[in-house]
Amino acid sequence: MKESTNPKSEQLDHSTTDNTDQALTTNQGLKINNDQDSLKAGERGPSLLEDFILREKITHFDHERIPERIVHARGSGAHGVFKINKSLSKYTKAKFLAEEGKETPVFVRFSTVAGSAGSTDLARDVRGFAVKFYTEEGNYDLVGNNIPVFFIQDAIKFPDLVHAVKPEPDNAIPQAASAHDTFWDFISLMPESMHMIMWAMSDRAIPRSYRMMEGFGVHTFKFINEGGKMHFVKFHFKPKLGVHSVAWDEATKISGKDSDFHRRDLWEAIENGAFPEWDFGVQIIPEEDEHKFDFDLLDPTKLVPEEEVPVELVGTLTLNRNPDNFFAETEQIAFHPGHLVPGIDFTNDPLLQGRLFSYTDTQLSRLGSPNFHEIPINKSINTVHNNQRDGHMRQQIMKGKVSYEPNSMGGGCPFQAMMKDGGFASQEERVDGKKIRARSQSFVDHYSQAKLFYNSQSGPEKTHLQNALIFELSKVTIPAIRERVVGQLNFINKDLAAAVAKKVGVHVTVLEQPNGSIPADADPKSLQSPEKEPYTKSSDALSMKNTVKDTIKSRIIGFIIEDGVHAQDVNTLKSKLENEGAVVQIISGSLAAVKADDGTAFEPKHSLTSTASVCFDALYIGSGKQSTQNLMNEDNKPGTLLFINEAYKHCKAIYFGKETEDIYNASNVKHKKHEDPAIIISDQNDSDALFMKAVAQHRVWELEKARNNPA
Ligand code: HDE
Repeated sequence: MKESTNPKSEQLDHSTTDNTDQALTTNQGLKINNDQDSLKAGERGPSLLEDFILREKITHFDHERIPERIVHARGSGAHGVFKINKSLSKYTKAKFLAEEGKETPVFVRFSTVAGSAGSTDLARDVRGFAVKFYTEEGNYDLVGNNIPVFFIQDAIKFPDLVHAVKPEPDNAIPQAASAHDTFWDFISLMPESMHMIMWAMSDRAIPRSYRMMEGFGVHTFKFINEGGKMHFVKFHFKPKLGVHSVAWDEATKISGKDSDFHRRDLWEAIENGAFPEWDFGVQIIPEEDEHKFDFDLLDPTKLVPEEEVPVELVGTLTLNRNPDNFFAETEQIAFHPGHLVPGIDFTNDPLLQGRLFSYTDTQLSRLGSPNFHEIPINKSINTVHNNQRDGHMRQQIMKGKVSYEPNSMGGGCPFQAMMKDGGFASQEERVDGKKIRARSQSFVDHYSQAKLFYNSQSGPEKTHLQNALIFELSKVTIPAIRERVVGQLNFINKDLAAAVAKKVGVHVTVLEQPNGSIPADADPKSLQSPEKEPYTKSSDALSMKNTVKDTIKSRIIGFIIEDGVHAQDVNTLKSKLENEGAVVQIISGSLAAVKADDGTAFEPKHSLTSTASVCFDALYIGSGKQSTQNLMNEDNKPGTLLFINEAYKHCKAIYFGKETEDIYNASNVKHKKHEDPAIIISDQNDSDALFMKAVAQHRVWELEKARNNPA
């Protein structure tokens, strides 16, 4: 294991215990001399109630579980460091953002939303992207997602949304899936969700890796500088490895072959020293520009297009240390959008406002005590001083008699900090209005940005989105729900609606006016339909086609080889790939060492039956007649061909080494030279380099149709 390069992330006192050279003890520190047998009355007699060692052990075990998160239950986390490369002091007084070069320890937790803690990583779902910054001014939590908008505009709809997507209450089916009646019933009646639906049905919802996802703060927040001036801000994390996804067919297969795929990927990348990195960026909007946009900045179903306000990259987030203990750290970490530091504040986004209540409330039931901030992973790095006392499992031992304020007996301590000394004060905002239970007129356009997203997708991305909708709606048993969703799609794109309608066996119903949460007095002109007003805007930043494609760092390349393989070819390619940071894993007919032509032994990590091509980014089929013969013998042939055919179907790079023609010819690979840039044959000039270039491209989705042979 490589050492973490940054000591900052280890600065936190997370009280680890090392058992090396230690005797087993009870929780009271008593050394145990027999942990194999309980205390009995005679050799074959009943156990004795006085066996306090047995009772302590079993009681602790009985209480080992805590309630899983009501949403985002399935997740994985890591420690790291955040570095600010370009000071934001012009906009914010938050020290961790204002002092150029400053490094702040972080813990990041990624998650799916709908599934239980044990569900598959590869569900079609939004991913949580929650960052806890342990700043010297207190903890700051940026609790975001990998999609920049949300399904609903008001917190009061959140329990409904979550109830609709979770397993249906009568039979608890399906797990970690939105493809069922109640979710789409709710969506069909919530036009405000259509923008997010476009994202959730796109490949963004089936990432290749947590390390290859963007992160967004979603809501608009406020920055406050030393002079008290306010700017609106949107937060972004952009992965240095690019934004990449898998195919839906692949996702379903990975769920079976390795349901911990994303968890393992994050863990192994960090163990191998391939520390995941993101650029941190901000979109800054001056206060006076608040109403300059054709949407409301407070509406969480809208993004600020990068063409209108560029993302300024100002920092780097690096994950460099795996947790020591999943439960103590990843499970017990408690995020809250209300964990703020001076220089950052909330807006009146009604979704964000509701979240400010929810997160403390949920920790009380999940972690069981108002003292959850004392759990090591939740502790701020500056010592807590206040007059809060007692409660379940209190750790801090406060000295003295004084636990109130004002006081004279404690010398007035702890005292209120002046703003100039880092005391937090909310931004003074004029609020003036009637008390109403209503939605703002400025929140009423639910389709323009859904169209913006759809228009911005490449051909293959549009096809994937369409197929996702077809898959999901095909699982909906009530035709009226399918029809209502198609009616909503028709407001976004008529061709999309027609294509989905055809496959899910309904007609496109032209809805007169979207129903749901539209104010009764809404201006009908703002409810655009494609016929009335064609919407042609698009944004390059919204397509994964335009992402980073120049690195093979941390990509997993499967080498399929058998006895007799040309050792030299294997070693040359392996070292070229590893020099560029890729990971080579040997796959063979069995786990026995592969004897190469020169006597070298290669240790396989997998056999053809223990894994599948969906767990790899690209394949190399080892050179050599003998190896080819062995891979094509009766025993190995089905596995070898399935591997190659699936990789081909999923548009991956495949490199055929020398003398592998028999495998190539028996496979589904159809390739005329230079037509498919991801099929590399060893007789091509500089074939190793061509292969590496193809791996960096991630996939040739444009050739999906041509390649889409049954696997
Ligand atoms: Fe959350 N959300 N949420 N959420 N959320 C939780 O807090 C909630 C929302 C997000 O890795 C819960 O500790 C409400 C938007 C992430 O531990 C809970 C509303 C966004 C995580 C909760 C929202 C998020 C959570 C469950 C609507 C993206 C996982 C357990 C008003 C900006 C954090 C917990 C982790 C977790 C409530 C909407 C992101 C119940 C009421 C929008 C990444 O408090």
